[in-house]
Amino acid sequence: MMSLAERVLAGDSRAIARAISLIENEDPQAAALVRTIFGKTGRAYVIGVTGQPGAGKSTLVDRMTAEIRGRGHSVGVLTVDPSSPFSGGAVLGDRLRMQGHAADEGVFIRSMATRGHLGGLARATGDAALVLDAAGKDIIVIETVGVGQDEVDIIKTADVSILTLVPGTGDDVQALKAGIMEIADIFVVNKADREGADRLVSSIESNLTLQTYGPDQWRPLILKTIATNGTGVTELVDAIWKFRSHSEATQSARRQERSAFRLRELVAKRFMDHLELGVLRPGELEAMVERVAAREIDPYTAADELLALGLTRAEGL
Ligand SMILES: Nc1nc2c(ncn2[C@@H]2O[C@H](COP(=O)(O)OP(=O)(O)OP(=O)(O)O)[C@@H](O)[C@H]2O)c(=O)[nH]1
Ligand SMILES: [Mg+2]
Repeated sequence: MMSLAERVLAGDSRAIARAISLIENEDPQAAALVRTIFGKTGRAYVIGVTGQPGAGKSTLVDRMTAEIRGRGHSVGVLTVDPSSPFSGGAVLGDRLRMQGHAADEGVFIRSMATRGHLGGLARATGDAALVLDAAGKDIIVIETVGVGQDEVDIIKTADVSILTLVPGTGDDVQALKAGIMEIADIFVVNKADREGADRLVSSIESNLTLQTYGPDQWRPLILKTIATNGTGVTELVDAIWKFRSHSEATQSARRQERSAFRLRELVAKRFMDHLELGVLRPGELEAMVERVAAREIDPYTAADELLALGLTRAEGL
């Protein structure tokens, strides 16, 4: 019988789905699986799509998937919603919208849920992308809702970042957090059939003029789309391809940054797990939390004390 890893590597959709479930559940088998397949990853190109709820991301991703399939590449789609764990409604909606690809073996679509661990979703998404990569998907699209830190962390795992904005929704550029403006390689003004699309394009444009770009540096592109009828989608995929060839030289640096981020994050999580499960006695962490909440101790001193406890008790092993 073939192992789960072997079936993933063979591109078996049911095995991919099973592997992603293990990752979501933080099952110990998931870490073992990632260890086994990791050497076979690094081939896929990862596209990150983010934007406010309802911006039309899923509709756009659906159209992009069709366009990319038409160019002969296989596609894996991960839909992530950090704000609503196990959001059955959104999942169902996405399934319905994406059902046009249901019969296509070259497309795998999956919504990711979280059990609400800090940073857990970014890690789970990164691991799920590795599974799709190992399974031979050429292009991986990660859709994430919102423009906060979680989304920035998730989008950081992408090779190209697309920020979707919508005219007339108070989506004005000033209101956007600097962090998310800075990570966008391509801006998409979706729902361009609505009034104010050109105004939004100009305001993004004038925001870009505040930055200086070196001669070899990528200057973010701004595109208009109407996802519902596919207008502008070919141009969007062209822009992604253009970014990809432009950034070939810098891509390894970006991937290095991504590896560093994942490693730090994993060590921090492992260390915290070790402290909580292996070093601290039951109730000790909670007691410290209460002292911080009661202002008896500041969080820095509390963290130092917990770390010191971890070290002294580890020495005693
Ligand atoms: N008028 C217009 N409506 C659009 C366009 N693109 C998407 N919509 C509609 O906007 C609504 C939300 O679309 P979704 O694709 O679900 O948006 P989303 O960003 O994935 O939403 P969440 O994942 O829930 O954040 C749907 O009713 C779409 O039909 C567009 O270009 N023009
Ligand atoms: Mg969506």
